[in-house]
Amino acid sequence: PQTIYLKDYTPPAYLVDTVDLDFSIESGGTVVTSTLAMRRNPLVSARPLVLDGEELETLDVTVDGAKVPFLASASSLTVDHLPDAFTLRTVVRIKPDGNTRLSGMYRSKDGYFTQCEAQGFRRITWFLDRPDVMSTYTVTLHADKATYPILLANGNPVANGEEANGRHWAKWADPFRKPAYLFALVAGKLDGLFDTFTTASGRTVQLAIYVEPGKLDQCPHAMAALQKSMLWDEERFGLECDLDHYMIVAVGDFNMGAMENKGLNIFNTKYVLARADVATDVDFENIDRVVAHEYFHNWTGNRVTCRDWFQLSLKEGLTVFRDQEFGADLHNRQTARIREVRGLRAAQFPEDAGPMAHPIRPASFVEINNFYTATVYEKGAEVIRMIQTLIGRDAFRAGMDEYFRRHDGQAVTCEDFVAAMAAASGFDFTQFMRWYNQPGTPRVAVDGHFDEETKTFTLTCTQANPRASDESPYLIPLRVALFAADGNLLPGSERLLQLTATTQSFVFENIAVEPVPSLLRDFSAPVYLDFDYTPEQLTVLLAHESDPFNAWEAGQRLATQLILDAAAAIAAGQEPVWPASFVDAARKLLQTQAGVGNFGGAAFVAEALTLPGETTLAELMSVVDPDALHAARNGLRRHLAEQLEGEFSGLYAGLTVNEPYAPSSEQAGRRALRNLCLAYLLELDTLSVRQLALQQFKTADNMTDQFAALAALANVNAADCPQREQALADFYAKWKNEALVVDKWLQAQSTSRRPDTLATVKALTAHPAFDIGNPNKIYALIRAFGANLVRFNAADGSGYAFIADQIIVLHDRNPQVASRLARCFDRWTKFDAGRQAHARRALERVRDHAGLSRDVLEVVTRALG
Ligand code: BAL
Ligand code: ZN
Repeated sequence: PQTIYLKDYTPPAYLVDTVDLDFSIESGGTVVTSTLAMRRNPLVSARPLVLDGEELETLDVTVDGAKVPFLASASSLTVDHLPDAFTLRTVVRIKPDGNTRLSGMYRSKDGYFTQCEAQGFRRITWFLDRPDVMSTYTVTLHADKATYPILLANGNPVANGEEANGRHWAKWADPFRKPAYLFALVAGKLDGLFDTFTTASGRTVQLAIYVEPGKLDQCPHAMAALQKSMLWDEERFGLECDLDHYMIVAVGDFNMGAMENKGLNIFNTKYVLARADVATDVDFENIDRVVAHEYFHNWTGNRVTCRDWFQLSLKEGLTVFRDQEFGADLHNRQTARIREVRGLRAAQFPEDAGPMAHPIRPASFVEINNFYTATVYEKGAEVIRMIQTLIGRDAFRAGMDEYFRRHDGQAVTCEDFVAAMAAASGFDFTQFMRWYNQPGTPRVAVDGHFDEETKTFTLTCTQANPRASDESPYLIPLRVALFAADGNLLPGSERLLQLTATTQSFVFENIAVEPVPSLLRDFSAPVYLDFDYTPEQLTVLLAHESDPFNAWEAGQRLATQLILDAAAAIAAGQEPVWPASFVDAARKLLQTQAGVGNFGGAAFVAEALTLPGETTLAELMSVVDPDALHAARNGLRRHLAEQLEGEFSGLYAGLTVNEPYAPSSEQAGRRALRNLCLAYLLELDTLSVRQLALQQFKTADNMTDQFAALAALANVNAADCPQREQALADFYAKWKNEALVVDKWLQAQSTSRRPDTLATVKALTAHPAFDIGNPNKIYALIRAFGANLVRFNAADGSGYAFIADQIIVLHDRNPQVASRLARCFDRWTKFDAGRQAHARRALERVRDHAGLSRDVLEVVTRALG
């Protein structure tokens, strides 16, 4: 397949001023009539018009009303000898009912839906399917009225009426110019929840959330999230909603999380539907963030969009940063930051060290759908956050204002964004641009030197990024502070250092005794930070750091060292040693429970006592021994459970929530810590704890507690655990008609540590609960298994063979989802020779499959090197 390069970008040869689309939806296919007012781009020399298309049956092509000669291939339609301005009309037939890729227009249970980002619009009609071609759209839909009573498109409803044979029609007009990827339509039988929002300037926006009939009682949380997002964007960024109608439609079959189509967001049900008994605290919070994310795109993405798909992080990194900030303001800023970094380390750091590593702005791709990644999104958000850290919050806001002043209505590049920030702040971002252009996670090694004579403490920082194309240094903002051995923050020691050289020293004056440096506070840059801490120093930071992120980080560093040492011991046939100091630190956390310093609370303690994940730890091993790592991490969990059984039991009993369920951060924090206690206690696997878990499972009045008990029981290793069997059976019996809850049931089993997990997962692929056509089911059962480090990487290669089989089953049916499954193999070269041989065989089997889809081919080719 062809590689596309950023350096080859050229502006479009033609522009499309207006688009008029007519959809005649019939069961045998949909006829799409497109009328485009086009003109030659005056900046580009004359050349033929080449339109994009995919799986279109072309019925007619006219220019200014006359038939013209054209050349059509499977993916392009070429027309030559065109006047400078003209009307192009095409008529095509598409087959949404047979569209299993869920890209373009497709059928789901309750009707027809679309997904056009990145390049799905070409599966609907011939078009210049690129983000720098922006047009105003009118759309008319015709369909059977009884089956599809709701007909929606972007913008405002302008007219509707009845037709012969029980059909009806509706016409929509979107006043804003937009690229084709933001087009959307819906035709279905749906229930709607309606409300309004009055903007700062007093305009009323009509809000609607459409869902599968019968699910309206699961919509209020998403509606409230939308209203909160609208207010927040006004208050934080002065950005008002520009629309008269803002609609969200939820659909169960959806490749991504959600999509920001102008005025007509289409969402995976997972990020809309919530009710206390079916959604967890984490689900509620994710809904807040995803609803906000798509709403925030209305400015960062839609009003100002991307010039080309290499600039994807322009809108995604920025919009993730915005939704992170919203979530932090709405919930708990401390734990929000911790979770962001936990997620970054579990997904983005491995990605950046593996075969799919790419800069947040890639230089090339084969299939753009493969670049909706943790790097573009989450590392992209870290890059935006560093800009704010470097120039300050006020200058960042001024930079945002400047960005919209300069570029509203345009399709622009990452340079344009950074230039607006530079103009507003006076900051020189020349060196900073390296963050946009290089793959890999930089490493910063820090050395501390205390000089008793001069009373100085010197931090010497050395940066390196072996994945980068050259050795030039990054500009790295490094937030630091110094602590005395008794835990007091040394006055005046809080600084934001700017690392600009490969090796650089920073001197702190008037330091009386050797301090404990706290480095990379609030995770001020997405790097690995190496410092040779003693356990005593980390214990000081864990207990006294006033920056909650670094207090948490100190605990993670302590645990990481213990687990990695234990894994090495286990691999060498020795018993791991667990020092009493770690247990003491954990005990203090549990006892204070109100937390440490001027922050904390149950949510923080729960984060602090969650050990680093296996995927994160694996990155720190030169050759990963998944069995030893698994045994070591669980060994430490069991050791904590044995030593702190009294504390865990006491907290479990004391942390009940006595008011009605609310997904508030206060309640969620208590539940998180209480459920963490339960999971630790279950490491002891006594009959009484099993019964306690089953009791919680049976009596919980909310999904957070019910699912926590189920997931903990699902993890019980013992071959015979009737409580586990009962919980799994009861849960499915109770929830088998709630698709999103069934996903949880599948995932509790696919992520289980039990040795028989692969056999269970295989059996579940034949269970009525599973549906190969539904991405959420595949993610819950198959991809989640691929992320189960110890079971996917089984020494006999059975996990690799299974995922390879599933990729082959899916590659043509849904290439985007299949390609995400292929990413399970990202880290195969980090394992021993035996596992590598199995993984290579599995990857080669996929690669050599006849007619492999481009999406999967790019991933496996890169994996095989
Ligand atoms: N633009 C694709 C979905 C999202 O990031 O919002
Ligand atoms: Zn987005």
